Amino acid sequence: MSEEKELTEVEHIKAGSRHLRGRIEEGLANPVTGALYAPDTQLSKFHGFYQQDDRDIRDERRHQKLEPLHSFMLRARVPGGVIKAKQWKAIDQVARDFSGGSIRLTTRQTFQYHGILKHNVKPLIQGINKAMIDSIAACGDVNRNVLCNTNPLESALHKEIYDDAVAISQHLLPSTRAYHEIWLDEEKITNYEEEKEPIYGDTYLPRKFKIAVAIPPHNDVDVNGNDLSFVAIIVDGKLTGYDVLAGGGMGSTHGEAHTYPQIAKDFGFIKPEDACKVAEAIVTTQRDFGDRTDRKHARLKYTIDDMGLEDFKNHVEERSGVTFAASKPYEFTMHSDRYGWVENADGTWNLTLYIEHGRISNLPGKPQMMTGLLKIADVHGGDFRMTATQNLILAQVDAKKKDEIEKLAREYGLLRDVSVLRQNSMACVAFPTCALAMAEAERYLPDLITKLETIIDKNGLSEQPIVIRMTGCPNGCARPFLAEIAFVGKAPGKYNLYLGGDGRGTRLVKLYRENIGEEQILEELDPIIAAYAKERTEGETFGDYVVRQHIVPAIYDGRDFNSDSEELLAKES
Ligand code: SRM
Ligand code: SF4
Repeated sequence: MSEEKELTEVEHIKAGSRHLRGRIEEGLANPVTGALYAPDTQLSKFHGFYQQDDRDIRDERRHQKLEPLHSFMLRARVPGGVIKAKQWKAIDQVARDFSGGSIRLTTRQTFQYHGILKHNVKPLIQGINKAMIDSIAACGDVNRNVLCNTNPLESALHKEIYDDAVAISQHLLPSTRAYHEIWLDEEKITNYEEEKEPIYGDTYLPRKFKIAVAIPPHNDVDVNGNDLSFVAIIVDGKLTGYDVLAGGGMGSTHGEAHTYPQIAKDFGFIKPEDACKVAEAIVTTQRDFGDRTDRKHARLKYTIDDMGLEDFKNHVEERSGVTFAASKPYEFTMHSDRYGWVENADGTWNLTLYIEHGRISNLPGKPQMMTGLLKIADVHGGDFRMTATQNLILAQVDAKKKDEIEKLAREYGLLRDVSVLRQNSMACVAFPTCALAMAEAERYLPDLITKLETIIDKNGLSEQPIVIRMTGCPNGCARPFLAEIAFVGKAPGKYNLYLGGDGRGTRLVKLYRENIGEEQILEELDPIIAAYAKERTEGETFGDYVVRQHIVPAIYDGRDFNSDSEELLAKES
């Protein structure tokens, strides 16, 4: 990119880190503060954890002249979100022993712990590693947790496709031994110059990188929220290869028009055995051409938009030795999880539990969900699968155990009769832990949904799935820009209201009203929902309706996301 511009500070930190070691160990041992040394808070991400503070009490602590109440959030790496019942028990125990006590399922098929005090980070990491789960590259400027469809219609093929997702995740792991040295007490190497990072190089990627593997017609992994997606092409029950999509992403900044969410671009079709080679070539092309001078412009979507799709693709073909064939047709028709019991091809059953915004806890006065899942883990010998919409699937349940498991799930508030609207809602963490939150999300969306249910019910739409997502800021952690209705935090109690995703995750939303509070949100949505109930055509989604009625323009390219709606609508008609 532009030679004259300065590299960002994070680039210097990575370069001087001896492959992500920094002074993390010294910082952990320092008893004077609950924090790490500042540069190491960038490096810790590559090991899976973030330094945070409790924002609910930040002001109070400042007045008391105390340092913020530092704690850490740790995120695990679980490709495809698949874990065994025995591992779930270990995850639960670690939460109780070393964290704030809850387990948070994320929008990328894994789990996080919040509220970990500095002295507990190492025992916590060791605890999950004992259960064969690590947190390497769960965050940071590397490839992160690889998503894979969790609830496939063609479940006989799932293993093969899941294996590809795991292979891609393994292939793109950083090579540094830093994690093993710092957290697992393995022997320290002394000659760092000889340690190589063949894929990433010494400064890793310019920015985070995300990969998904999807099985149409289910777009549960939100291919357009990822830098790189492999869409399985299945012919006559066999996996023939993958259509490759690249350059999707959500993050943007309010008021900065050069930032935008983007829909991934179609690169073409490849054979299954070429997936790792192509993934590596896309990663290294981004490594070499991504913008290291502006972190807001450093994601793959900007590299591809700036370089042009064909040029970028040529680099990938040259580096991988793979030529993309013309992409194959496929169609996405589903965006969310399929709740309740679904039978698998082998006669076992999957039970998808709706976990509101992924939070599993044993809070006093609330359903004791952690206890419930432990009891289920005693009965259930199959998998626990985390979904990309923060839910949990008890997978491969023996038919004979169905009743017992359902009874436990109901008893512990894990299986509740909630509205279709709520089932299709998703919110990011936001307050109190997220340093970037401008407004509430996880703690507020449940109440807003209750109010919206009244509008939905009075218009006879209670069976209509409408994808609603809320985030506390425009970074887009709950992928709001692919929802049908999105609320994106601007300030405490204030949200931008976006409309117009298609309910399949293949079109972006467009800003409809800016900086509004709850009363106005309900006033704005009431008449549109009423009109949709009356005027929708057979099978038409809410998002397709608002676009057909020109309430917002249809956005298929993120470069239109910040353009004037009136001008775009004028072009449409
Ligand atoms: Fe995210 C930063 C939480 C999925 C885009 N995200 C953060 C941080 C770490 C805040 C920070 O940097 O200090 C949040 C921690 C909150 C907390 O207290 O736990 C955070 N992101 C989450 C999770 C936990 C949200 C959730 O409710 O589940 C998700 C964890 C996923 C995982 O397991 O890896 C999460 N984040 C996403 C997604 C969705 C996805 O990946 O499918 C996105 C949008 C897709 C994308 O990347 O384009 C996303 N998070 C961001 C961004 C914007 C990146 C950008 O391109 O501009 C940031 C801010 C940043 O990186 O500077 C961010
Ligand atoms: Fe935090 Fe913003 Fe992500 Fe929500 S969208 S978790 S507020 S960074």
